[in-house]
Amino acid sequence: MGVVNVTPDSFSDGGVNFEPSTAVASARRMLAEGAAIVDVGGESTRPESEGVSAEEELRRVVPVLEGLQGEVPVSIDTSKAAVALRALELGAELVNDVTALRSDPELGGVVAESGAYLCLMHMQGEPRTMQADPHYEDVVSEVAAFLEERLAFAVSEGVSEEHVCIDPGIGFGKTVEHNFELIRRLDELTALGRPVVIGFSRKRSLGRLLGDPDATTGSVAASVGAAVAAYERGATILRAHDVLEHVEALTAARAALT
Ligand code: HH2
Repeated sequence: MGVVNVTPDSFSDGGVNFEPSTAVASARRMLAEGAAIVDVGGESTRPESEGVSAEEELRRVVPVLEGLQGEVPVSIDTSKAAVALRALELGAELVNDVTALRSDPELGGVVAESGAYLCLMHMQGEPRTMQADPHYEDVVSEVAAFLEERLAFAVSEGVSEEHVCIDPGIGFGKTVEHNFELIRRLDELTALGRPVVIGFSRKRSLGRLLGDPDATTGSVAASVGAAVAAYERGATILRAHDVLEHVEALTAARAALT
């Protein structure tokens, strides 16, 4: 899953794809590099971010979706029903909700009605404060229980279980150790029976692991290493900004492992 953030302030690619024509070109390039789907988002959820209105999100993503229609499989990274609805009308196939249907009561119905795919992600707290003091008794069992409950909720809203993928939310209310423990014990999430999405790409935990306590991003090499480890532990979808590097590494890993 390639990442195209149509935002001025995303943590690693803010501003890069803010121009619709640049975002469309990036998405097309990612498809050519081997991405199966491109995740288009109009709101940053980086630590400390404040969020934007549905109108602003639509202003950002609609021109990009119009530019891509029919050419590139698209996932819409949004928590808002109004944005998802418009994106689905413009051909998006998957709704990626980092709040797992907790922020907009209309979103489950919109996804169910459209027959689209849905990604449910775990987050402790909210972006503005989530990295202040993440705390768990056992991060993996708590994330697994949350995702199981959210999966049941999505199904109760009419979303087909076969259309749901789950994501532990790397970096969303988690310390460096929490993030790596989730990868180490990924089998406890794959046991829920749905495809697992991992988005470790460029996240600050990678920079902090490598010795910079104030890092706000991680390197491409560290991202690829984490993605390959997640793949080896059973992840199905790897969300990545640097698609070519991930596709090459994952192709080699798959040849070695299967
Ligand atoms: N991470 C980000 C955004 N959306 N969705 C899923 N399912 N999983 C993730 O790990 C995930 C996500 C944050 O990364 P990015 O989109 O690059 O940054 P920002 O939120 O600052 O736009």
